[in-house]
Amino acid sequence: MVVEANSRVEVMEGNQQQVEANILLLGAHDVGKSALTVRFLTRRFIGEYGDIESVYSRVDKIDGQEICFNIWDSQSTQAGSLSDKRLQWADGVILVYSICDRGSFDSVRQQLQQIRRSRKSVPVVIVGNKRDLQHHRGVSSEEGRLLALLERCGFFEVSAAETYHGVLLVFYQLVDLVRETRALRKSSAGVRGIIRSVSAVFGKKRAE
Ligand SMILES: Nc1nc2c(ncn2[C@@H]2O[C@H](COP(=O)(O)OP(=O)(O)OP(=O)(O)O)[C@@H](O)[C@H]2O)c(=O)[nH]1
Ligand SMILES: [Mg+2]
Repeated sequence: MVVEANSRVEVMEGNQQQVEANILLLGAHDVGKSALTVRFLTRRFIGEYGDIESVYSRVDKIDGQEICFNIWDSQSTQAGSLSDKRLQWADGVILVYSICDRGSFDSVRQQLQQIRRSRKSVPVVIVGNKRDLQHHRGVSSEEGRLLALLERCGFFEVSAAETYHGVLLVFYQLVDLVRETRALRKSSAGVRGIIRSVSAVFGKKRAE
């Protein structure tokens, strides 16, 4: 059976729901967006990734619930050219910079502003990638963490080249935030409904 919920299609098999989460990876050129995507999907680091822009899927069971991750590994975009189509598609965004590339960290700041303009409450996780290249570090962990704190985003420093586990945590935290945001939206819609009903009753009473 297929049901619509919050404009998201959820596939039901018996009592089991499959939740879909559309995850968009953004960031400057060469920061490792494709490396993170491939690591998450295949557990592997293959080194070179070419310039294919694509959406990939993977299904995981988390806390007994099937989650379908749809992952849009985008090509780098210049600030100001972030397409609205991609942002409207996304339930959550992973904003990637390289800890060795200050310019890529500045791009994350700019892209965050753009995201907040068109999708104020979309969950975002900021990722400082290439953590294995400590000797080339140009952005401190504190700077990354502070930006995430100020902008209410998740934050991780990882190395797509070295570990699978850190990359897994990035995607899992984002999907948790996506589920929280949906639950919050549902409950605030419920509260708004109650307020409307109560106002309607009292409005009617006053009119009588
Ligand atoms: N040392 C190291 N190299 C990495 C890491 N992640 C990616 N790379 C390398 O960085 C380069 C760029 O990685 P990609 O994943 O293609 O970067 P991208 O952000 O997808 O780049 P575009 O698609 O061109 O925007 C490749 O040579 C990768 O092998 C990492 O964690 N550590
Ligand atoms: Mg790429």
